[in-house]
Amino acid sequence: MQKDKLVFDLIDQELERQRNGIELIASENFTSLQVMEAMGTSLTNKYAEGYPGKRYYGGCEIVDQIEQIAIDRVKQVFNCAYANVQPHSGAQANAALMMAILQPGDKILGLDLSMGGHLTHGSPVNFSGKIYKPFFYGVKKETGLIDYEMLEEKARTEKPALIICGASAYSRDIDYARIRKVADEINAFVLCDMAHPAGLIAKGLLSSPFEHCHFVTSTTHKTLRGPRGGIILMKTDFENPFGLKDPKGNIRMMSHLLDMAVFPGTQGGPLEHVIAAKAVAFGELLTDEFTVYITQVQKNAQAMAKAFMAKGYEIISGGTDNHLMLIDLRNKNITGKKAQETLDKAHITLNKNAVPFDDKSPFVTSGIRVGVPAITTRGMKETDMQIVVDFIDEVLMNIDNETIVAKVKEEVKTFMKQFPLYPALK
Ligand code: DSN
Repeated sequence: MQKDKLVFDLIDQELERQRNGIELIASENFTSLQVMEAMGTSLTNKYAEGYPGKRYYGGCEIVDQIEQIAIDRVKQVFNCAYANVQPHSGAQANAALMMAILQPGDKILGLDLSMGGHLTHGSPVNFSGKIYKPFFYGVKKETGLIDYEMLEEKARTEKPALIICGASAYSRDIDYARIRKVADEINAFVLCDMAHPAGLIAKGLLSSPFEHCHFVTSTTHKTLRGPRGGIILMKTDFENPFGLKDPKGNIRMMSHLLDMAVFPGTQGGPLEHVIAAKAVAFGELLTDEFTVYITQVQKNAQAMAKAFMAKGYEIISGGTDNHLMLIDLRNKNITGKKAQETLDKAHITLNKNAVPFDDKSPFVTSGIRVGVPAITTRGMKETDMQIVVDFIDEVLMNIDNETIVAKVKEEVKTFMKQFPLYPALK
């Protein structure tokens, strides 16, 4: 077979794009080379429906070992009793989790998408809002912080079967104990979707959801710096409250319901090449090198927020505890859409984002979300954050001046040469 020049040329172009630009999408990162290498292997050829030691196909003796390593390592990282590493994504992890514990029509309570939540936490355009009956809490207008009183009030009034915490555009820590307290009052489960800050939680830089939430889901490709994928975790396994028994009449544990909900409930064959890459990434998470990295992520985010605020930018909640910040551009009279599109031209990549109580549509928005995991992987430190903010500010303050935008693009390209990406690749 001839090499597919068309596709491989585009892959080369994407690598160049990543090398030349400043990547500020809060949900993106650059995996290590060995994580990428694990993905591009013969494991992609293998069917392995089932779980290690209990598969529906022959020839699984090698992938069994790989999947078990991934499970053991992620359990060690988060000090938890149960892990399922098969979800193809965070959305799949949440779909399986809800399938395991909810019936169609059950009520769920999550953070509103327009206040920093996530599609799979009950949005009407997502399975979670179509199959289940969603209710939402928000953030407080004055502070930008989660409105726990509103959460408690909705919980007590609606009595959802599941309360979801976790967010995709929220820069502060979460009071999991408070959420669990009201959940216990109404007999609800608590899920933390820690996809965004998982790497900081892994190293104790943010509060841990594990003590207080029955279930924790995550993606593996954001601050965990692994391949694209999902996981489901539990600190402790427990007897399922639905009365399901095995053929001998023993109560099935919650871990069994979760495994069944992933396969065969919502997925077929696991992606063992991705699971191998997850195993490698979880191994990296256990190292001191990762601790140094993720500590730098938090320092960089704080330095960046400070630099933005010094230039008069309005950060929702006035700062950040984690890896990202949400900037309200209304005082600069710029929409999120225009900011994203113009910054793209200068090879600065981020996403427009609704801010709490936004008066603009989700296609336009009043804000941008800025995250530092990827640029920290490139090797940037606090002093570099000022330079990045200066680039962004120069573009935004000259948003219709193509000459200046083109000049910043060249400066960005030169600046990024100091931070090589995958030098071993051509
Ligand atoms: N799309 C992800 C993000 O950007 O936060 C969430 O799934």
